[in-house]
Amino acid sequence: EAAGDYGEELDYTITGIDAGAGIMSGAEQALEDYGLEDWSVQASSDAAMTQALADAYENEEPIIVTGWTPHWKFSDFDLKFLEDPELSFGEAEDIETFVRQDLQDDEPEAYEVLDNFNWEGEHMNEVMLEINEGADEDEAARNWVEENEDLVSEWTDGVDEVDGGEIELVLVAWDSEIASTNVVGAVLEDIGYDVTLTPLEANQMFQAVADGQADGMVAAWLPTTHDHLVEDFGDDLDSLGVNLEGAQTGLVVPEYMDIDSIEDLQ
Ligand code: PBE
Repeated sequence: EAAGDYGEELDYTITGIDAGAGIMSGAEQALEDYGLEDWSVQASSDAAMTQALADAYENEEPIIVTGWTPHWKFSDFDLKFLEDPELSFGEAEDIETFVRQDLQDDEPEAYEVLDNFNWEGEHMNEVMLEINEGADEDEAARNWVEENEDLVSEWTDGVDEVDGGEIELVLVAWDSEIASTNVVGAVLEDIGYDVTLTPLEANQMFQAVADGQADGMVAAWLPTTHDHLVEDFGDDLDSLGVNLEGAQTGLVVPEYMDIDSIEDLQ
């Protein structure tokens, strides 16, 4: 199949996720950088995107999605990132933790755990896969925490238990962030906090922590995906650095598709 045919077959549509996601701006940037004026990116959600991907995959039909790793879809399907020589999506990303500016004074134990939180893509993937196989988000996170005592004890090392403080973590309902936020929430509960997880749009997630309405988040993708949000809110945030290295965003297609680069869509 010639690459040109994919445009017609797909109605020149890339299957996106929530409009506020950084990867949606990346995809718009790619359309511009590669001169793909005929194409558009359709907003949906992580759940709807993966459902569309699963449906296409089952029938070996073409599909182009805004994709990222860590994400369980790479475990369930044979997928590839389209090469991005113009770097519309930037290079490798890290995931970073930000908290509200007074958290260290107000809740030093929670601050310490959030500061120590650091894991690998493989760990995140284990939690995501269990959720995707039907486990409750909180239960999958708890199971993972139990099975990874050694790593978790590095996050809580020297941290005193607390008697009933409250912590609110904010996230966007991307599968990767559902996994990480539930794991951190479970660890904070284990040292005695009453933890609330609140799903928001990306912009609101940053805003809530900057305003001090929420305590923190572990969901900032940098240096590219959320750079505009850090520009807007970074001055009012306390940055706790990287919690996961080597993430990636881009356009993702099934291996059976006969294209390798975003340029092939021209
Ligand atoms: N993501 C997953 C987010 C960051 C985490 C790549 C979908 C985004 O595009 O904003």
